[in-house]
Amino acid sequence: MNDTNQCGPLFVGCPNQGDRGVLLARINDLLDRRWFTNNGPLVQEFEQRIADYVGVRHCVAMCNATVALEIASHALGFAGEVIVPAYTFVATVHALQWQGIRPVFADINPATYNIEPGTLEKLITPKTTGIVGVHVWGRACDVEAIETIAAHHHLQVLFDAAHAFGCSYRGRMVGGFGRCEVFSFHATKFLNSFEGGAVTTNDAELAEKLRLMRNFGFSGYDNVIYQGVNGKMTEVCAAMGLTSLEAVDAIVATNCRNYDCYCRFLADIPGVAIIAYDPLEKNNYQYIIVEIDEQASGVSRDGLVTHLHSHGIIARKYFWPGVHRMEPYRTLQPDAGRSLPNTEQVSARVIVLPTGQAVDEVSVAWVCHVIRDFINCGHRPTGNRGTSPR
Ligand code: T4K
Repeated sequence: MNDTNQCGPLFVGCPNQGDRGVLLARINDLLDRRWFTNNGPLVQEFEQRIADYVGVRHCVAMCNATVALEIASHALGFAGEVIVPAYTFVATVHALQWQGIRPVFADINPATYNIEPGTLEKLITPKTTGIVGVHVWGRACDVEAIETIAAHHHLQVLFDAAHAFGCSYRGRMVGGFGRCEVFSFHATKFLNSFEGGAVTTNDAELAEKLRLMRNFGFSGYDNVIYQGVNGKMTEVCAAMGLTSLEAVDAIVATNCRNYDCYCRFLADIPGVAIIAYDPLEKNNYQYIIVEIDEQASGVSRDGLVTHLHSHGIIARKYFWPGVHRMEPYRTLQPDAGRSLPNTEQVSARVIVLPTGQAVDEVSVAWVCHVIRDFINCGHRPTGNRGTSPR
């Protein structure tokens, strides 16, 4: 393989896109209609189609998942303490802290990266009002165990499904679990609406409350019945979301192809393990996650990431160093790490590699070649680009 990257820069999170012509036609229409936001026809169509896809009764589109998490937490009456993993994007926890709710960090299962239900009971106090589970990388939480514990203690459950659009748990699509679930449609996500999010639920009363709260709490002209914010999705974002939704089958196929290529090309590199997706469940394969065993590979995770960056491969270390080690949590809860050994270990080992429509088999081969060469030789890659790295 050639020493230089001829694939161009490769970014984790480079957006997937649907049909550009269809998107531009939708944007033309909305410009002609002169209805740009505030529950317009494209937002309503997007909500209906997301609800149908997920198999849930209600979908309330929002401007992003962070605001959706805040609104959902508020609508559920979260207060006092809420249990949440620290191995997540900081937005999950900020959404609670922003409302004066104390996040109580639960450790994860190192095999799934999801909240470990076995840790929950001992974290529950008289102040606990809820549990937020995160379906990390689209692999669903142990929903049943979490819901059982929550029901026993009269707690509400919210799932952060930011990564999990198009994924399933025991054959049922993510979106209908807990009291509600929150999707992200950010540019970097499997399905994107530029920026966007949604809360899905089967609870009609909750859905109505969410709808009003995302629009300042207005219930008809001049009548505010809840404390609300501006959480509305715009028409142009819904246009992008609808167009992306029409492309999800093609995007999954591309992601699967890339995932298979990574599995093949990384298979015999010592100390590099790619996470598995359960073939019996649906997944969007949006994330290529590898764990680096520093002893077995002989290299440091951080050294490898720096090396990848120097070759134009913008790999990421999500979710290092863990939310508990970010502000304000590290100041408020300086000892949290002591009870989060799996979070600490996993966040120190993970690398996220580029995939999605911007990545092809040649790019995957290049990324794997750079990794292999760094581990095997500890020096810059050599060889001809375009040939198999194995
Ligand atoms: N819950 C969970 C579990 C989440 O992972 C997230 C978001 C949320 C909640 C909140 O959802 P939103 O409120 O965003 O809807 C990025 C995304 O901004 C964020 O949505 C995502 N998770 C998180 C995991 O990744 P950053 O701070 O790492 O973004 P940034 O600017 O470093 O970009 C990420 C990568 O994507 C880079 O390699 C560049 C590439 N990129 C990005 C954009 C926006 C592109 O190539 N093109 C683009 O247009 O957070």
